[in-house]
Amino acid sequence: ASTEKESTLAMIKPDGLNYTDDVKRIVNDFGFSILRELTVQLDEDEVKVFYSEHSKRSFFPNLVKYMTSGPVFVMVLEKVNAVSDWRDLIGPTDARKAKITHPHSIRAMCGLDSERNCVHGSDSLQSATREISFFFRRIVSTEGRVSKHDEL
Ligand code: DGI
Repeated sequence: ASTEKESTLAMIKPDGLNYTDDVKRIVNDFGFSILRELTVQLDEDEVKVFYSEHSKRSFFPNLVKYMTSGPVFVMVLEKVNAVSDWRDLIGPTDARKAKITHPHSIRAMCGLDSERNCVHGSDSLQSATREISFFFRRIVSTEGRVSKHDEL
């Protein structure tokens, strides 16, 4: 694993907003720095772009409906190994499974099932770069590292 700092995109989905304080406590306890944060109501077109890799899946219309059902809270998190460490903390996609196999994960804490799983984390450095620039267009990031020079 690299010793370079990375940035990843973490998101609390609409059903998870009541857990914002709990999630932020975990973020701090595990040594992430919050570089940026934003609460935003996504529209259908924005969700379709954000989750475009899933556009052909049968659950896509439900995913769009869920992700537009209320505001989301997004954070750019930075630390060494941020991408995979955040993925480990959120746990498996299916929150029902998470409650059994990863009882201390964030999805076990606040998720319901494979769709309403309350949080998101970028799955690779490449996804992190794309997702950070989706929400924070004026941050130019290279290989997951947010360049301080380009912050607003
Ligand atoms: O990276 P993840 O969020 O863990 O999982 P993913 O990239 O495979 O899927 C992205 C989101 O799409 C996931 O957080 C919720 C939704 N999703 C994935 N698989 C299913 C699903 N929704 C439903 N209803 N059913 C699924 O099997």
